[in-house]
Amino acid sequence: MKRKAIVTGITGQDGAYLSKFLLEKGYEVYGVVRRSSHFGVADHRLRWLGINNDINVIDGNLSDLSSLIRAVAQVKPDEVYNLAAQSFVASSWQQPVLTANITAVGVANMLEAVRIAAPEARFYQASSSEMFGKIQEAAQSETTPFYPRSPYAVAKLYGHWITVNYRESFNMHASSGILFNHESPLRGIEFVTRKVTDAVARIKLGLAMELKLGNIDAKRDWGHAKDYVVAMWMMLQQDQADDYVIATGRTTTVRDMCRIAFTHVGLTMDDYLSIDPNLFRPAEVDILLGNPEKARKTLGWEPSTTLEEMITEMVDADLARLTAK
Ligand code: F7E
Repeated sequence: MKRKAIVTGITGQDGAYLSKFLLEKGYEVYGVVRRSSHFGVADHRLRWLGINNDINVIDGNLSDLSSLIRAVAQVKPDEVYNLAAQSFVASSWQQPVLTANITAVGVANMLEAVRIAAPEARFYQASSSEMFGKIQEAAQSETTPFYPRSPYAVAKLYGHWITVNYRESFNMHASSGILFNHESPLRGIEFVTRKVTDAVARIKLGLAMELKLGNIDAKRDWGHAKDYVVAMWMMLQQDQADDYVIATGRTTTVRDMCRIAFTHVGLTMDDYLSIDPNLFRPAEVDILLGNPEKARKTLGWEPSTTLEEMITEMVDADLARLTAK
């Protein structure tokens, strides 16, 4: 019998990479997808990876509990990966209530659906390093206190604790992965790495003249999404459910990440980069640096891609994409 997995957020970066990984492992993969007249656009990542025809799509929405119960009852999955969210931090100040409904309460809905319709299924919650916010320890681990700095981070914190609570209350196999920033050529254009690599490719090809950024002093611990989805799966293969920080253990400023991209195509960053105060956030997370020791020891997980390798891969992918157009 093939193992079955439900993935919410399957049209996003992580959903696409995780689905490819699970298909290669022989799983049947079901994606809960919110109805939209734009699905032909929304599934572009699945098409990019060549797996769009291998996914079973189920209509459903994290804010509609009945649709989730039906999905779980229909599939009877072995594993459920809850990756869906309003995930762009900057938007969470514009849409705080929607962010709470999907990114926080949506987790409770998904957990309820699993508890009601497939209580033996293993559950993965996509928690976030944003929960550390105003950091309380130089290198953040599973025991570092949280201090969220955005409506997004506040919502993720609820999702994290409700997952822990369902594990402790109902003995569910529910794990939470506290993932630090992870990127790839499939990253949405609104996030800073992809905004940079797309702009650098455009400038190189003569399609753009400048790149505007906000706070380039912010520091992030950036890894590759392809590596990080493997950690999600590893968590669900453990006998005991638990929480894990997934990170590289290296932090870099937005400025230096940007310089890597410009240097790769032989351009000087300072000739093109300008600062737009409108892109600063109402409250910033100045620095994040993860300590992935527990994941290394318990799961045997290690990142395999350096920041330089990832950024150059992203610039090359954007150059290829723009040239093909
Ligand atoms: O910003 C600064 C910005 O939007 C990174 C999400 O996946 O990772 C992501 O959250 C930093 C921030 O990601 C621009 O102020 C400067 O300090 O790429 P980002 P994020 O907010 O760290 C975590 C782990 C998640 O869970 C989230 O879902 O870059 N920055 N100038 C800029 N950021 C953007 N987007 N655009 C700029 O022009």
